[in-house]
Amino acid sequence: MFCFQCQETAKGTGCTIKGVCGKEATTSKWQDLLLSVVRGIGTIQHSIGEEPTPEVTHFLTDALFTTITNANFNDQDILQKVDKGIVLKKQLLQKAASMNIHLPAYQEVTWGGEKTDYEAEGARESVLRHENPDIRSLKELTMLGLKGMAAYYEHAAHLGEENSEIISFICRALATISNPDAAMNTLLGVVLETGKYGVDVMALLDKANTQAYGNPELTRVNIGTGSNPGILISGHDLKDIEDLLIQTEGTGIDVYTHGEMLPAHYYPQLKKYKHLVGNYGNAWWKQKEEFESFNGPVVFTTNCIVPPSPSAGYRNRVFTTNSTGFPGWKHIQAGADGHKDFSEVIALAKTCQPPREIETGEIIGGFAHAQVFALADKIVEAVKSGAIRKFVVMSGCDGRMKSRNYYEEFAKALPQDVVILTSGCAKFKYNKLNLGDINGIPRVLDAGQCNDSYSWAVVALKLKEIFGASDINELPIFFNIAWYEQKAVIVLLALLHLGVKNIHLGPTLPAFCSPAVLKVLVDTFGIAGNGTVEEDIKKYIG
Ligand code: SF4
Ligand code: SF3
Repeated sequence: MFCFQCQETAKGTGCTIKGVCGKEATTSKWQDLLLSVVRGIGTIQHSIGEEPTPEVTHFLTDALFTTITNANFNDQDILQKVDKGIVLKKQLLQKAASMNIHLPAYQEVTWGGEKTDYEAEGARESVLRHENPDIRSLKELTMLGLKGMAAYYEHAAHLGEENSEIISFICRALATISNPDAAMNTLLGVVLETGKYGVDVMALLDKANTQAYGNPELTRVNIGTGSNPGILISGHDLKDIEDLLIQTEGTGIDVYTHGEMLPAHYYPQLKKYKHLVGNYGNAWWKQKEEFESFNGPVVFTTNCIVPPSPSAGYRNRVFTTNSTGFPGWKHIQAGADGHKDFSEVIALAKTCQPPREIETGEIIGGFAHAQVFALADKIVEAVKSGAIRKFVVMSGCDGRMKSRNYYEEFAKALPQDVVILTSGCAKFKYNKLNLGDINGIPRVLDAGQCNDSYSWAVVALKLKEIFGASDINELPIFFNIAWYEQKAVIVLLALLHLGVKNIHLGPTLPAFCSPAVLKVLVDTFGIAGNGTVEEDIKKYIG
């Protein structure tokens, strides 16, 4: 196997025997095979040139999402998606033939899809299929951005918001990276364009979430527990938590969020449910301990899954939905109306003990763009008076590497007149530190999930207007982004598209960027890696 798509990749270069995340070599091979089918379908669809059908859209987004880090560890599930993709590809081939369309003779297009050849095709289509490290790097950077884009698209689509231009771009980008002769410049162009559509998909999801559930608002979230049995829901899909809240109402079961589901509490149409009692625990990587002490069922709506140890007491009470999967765990499919039936989860919860309290108190959040704009006068005044000297965007992911303590230390070491703007699970490194406020404005403003990094781009553009700056980079905002998986890749590409320069990316730089590709990112956009906390505070905050 070879996989270098996440920040925790082995030795900072690539996982070759088994993933640090727990992914087995066979799973990696089937994911490579699935991605080759995805590239084939994207290429054929692009050649056909018509608007992608709902079937193609759903297949592409689901398959791309399935291969995101910590989303799906179930080989049978991945192989079923391969089978489904091959049927779809054959239909598209027929359609192209009936339209006399000449298709490019790429391996992904010409491969016949024979079951006996799955293994060999998975091996042929690995990440290492390109010898040139720079070509490989640009193609993978695009592919990883598309994975993040697909994930956000899927959530928006669940809420009825779609945009066929985004899917047509995904197909065009897949066609470009399938071309074995694609030139460096063409590939660099498609990487940057991925950022443009990254902005579009985050805007689409923002619209979907806020139309369905209202604008996030300043909210205090309980981190203690009640006395009823509970269901813990994790991941990013808000429609799933709404379904669960509706179905658990009046049952005596409480609902708790975990990890990236914490921001559900900020939405008026979700926080109105009294039995949404709090957030339990921290970011994804602490789930082994936290799921044990939670005592009740756990529902994954997206990544990040950590494979349980064989003796884990919670292993028989975990459920997956959407593109996630784990061998032996029950998977809940959406019904024909798009809703999920959580009755089995609820029945199980009734037989469980209430959660064991692991902490008490509250955390504060809900500072997406509308709430920040509501406070705009106060914020602008604080900047003008010098009470706020600088903003640091610390959005992104959390993870288990010790080097991520940098973010906690950085947050603690920031001068009192600096405000942290955050989103994504990165916040769990500092959202319980009680860093205080500046004239009533909390020093940690949490916009929401990783996709809500979009809010910080909207806020930055608004501040640019208010302060009459000619460039977003003239504002007193420093971007110190923590990345782990591929949603952070699309967020990064989107920020680059919006013209944000000098982004600090850590805790380590991506292994999928070859030295030459990294040099382009450094020279063009000023991207830099982490120094020590002291060095970085001195250099970027002053
Ligand atoms: Fe390794 Fe990350 Fe790939 Fe898992 S997702 S196999 S940890 S690079
Ligand atoms: Fe976290 Fe997986 Fe990335 Fe949505 S849940 S930010 S790591």
